[in-house]
Amino acid sequence: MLKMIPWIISVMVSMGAAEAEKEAGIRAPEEFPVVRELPDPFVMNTGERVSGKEQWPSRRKEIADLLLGYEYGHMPPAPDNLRAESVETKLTLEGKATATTFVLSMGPEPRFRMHCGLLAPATGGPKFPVIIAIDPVWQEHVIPTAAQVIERGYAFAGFIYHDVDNDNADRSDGVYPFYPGYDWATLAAWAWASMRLTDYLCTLDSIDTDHMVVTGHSRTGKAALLAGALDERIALTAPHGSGAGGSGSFRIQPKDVETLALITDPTRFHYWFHPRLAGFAGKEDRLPFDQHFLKALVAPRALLSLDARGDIWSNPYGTQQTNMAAAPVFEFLGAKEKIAMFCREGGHDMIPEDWAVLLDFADYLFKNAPRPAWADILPFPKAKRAYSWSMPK
Ligand code: GTR
Repeated sequence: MLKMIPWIISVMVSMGAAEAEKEAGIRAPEEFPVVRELPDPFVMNTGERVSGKEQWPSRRKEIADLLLGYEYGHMPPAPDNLRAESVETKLTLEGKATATTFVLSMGPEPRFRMHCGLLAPATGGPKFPVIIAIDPVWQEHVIPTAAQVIERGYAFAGFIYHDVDNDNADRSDGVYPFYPGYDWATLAAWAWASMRLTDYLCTLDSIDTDHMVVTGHSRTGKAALLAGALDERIALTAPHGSGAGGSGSFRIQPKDVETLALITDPTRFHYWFHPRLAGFAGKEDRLPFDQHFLKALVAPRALLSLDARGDIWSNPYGTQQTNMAAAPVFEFLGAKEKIAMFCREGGHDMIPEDWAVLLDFADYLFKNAPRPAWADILPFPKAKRAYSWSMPK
């Protein structure tokens, strides 16, 4: 804990008056009741239960406030002065794709800059559905994946997420100095940056903005889920191996999974989250949410949770449980078929099989392809649901 103090102070100091106001409703973990099951997302802050669809937008806002207030921190609004600089285009993948690299700049002077890239099929179009990955998709190590995505007729966009936050507790670099006054932590900063790339993609004639996907693996899977949950322009959110603070569950934890205490440990990834989250270590059943609340924000848009059975640490079982507990919200909003999970054999990596599955689900949603059979099969078919409430009738 002592190690975290300079970081906590820097997060708190960077909070402006607006944030302080938002803090007003914040409670200590002990002030929340113990709820052992996955909490009911339909219960509003007043204690009343949502009964009609028209109430969902305000409940959705309450859920987002909870998650930002206790888990991820608050982000700045979209800048109104986003600009692409140093735009360079060349043919790549043996002439099958055009690769455009650019630097997105935004915010007050001096402007924040992040390196981005977009690959698009060289033929077809004129518009392409796009997969946004929190990864530098134009770089050498991503080429085999890029080839797979392009082959299927999708554009592929990404950015250097270390430009935004270098994946450490230092808030004197990355995006933070450009936007003082916000208590966002790393995952929120990466999610925000992916939304800025999305802003830019929406200005391009080559992008089919009705069919945009966001994905990422592991830590960037957590950020992708947060981005897709908040950004209603995203049609399909597909986190992979995202586990604790992503698709997993803080309450439903079989043996050997990453716990809230472990992930927020001062020697590990505490800085990915708002410092308040660490306060719930050992008190997970007092959290006023679990990760199915984040998934519920995606509805009625589509959500595909991708995992691997051997990746126990990322809690695939808990991921199924949060999918099961988010499903009533999808059904309530008339989007029952828009939530699915795929869990292959093997370990912690995003491999060609995962990309194929993601593209198959996207084809089903966007291109009228048949619904993949796996989309209606739960990886742990015998799992009992971890909640007693049900969808409002
Ligand atoms: C693990 C960590 C996970 C996950 C992963 C990664 O060691 O415990 O939460 O994010 O690293 O990003 O590679």
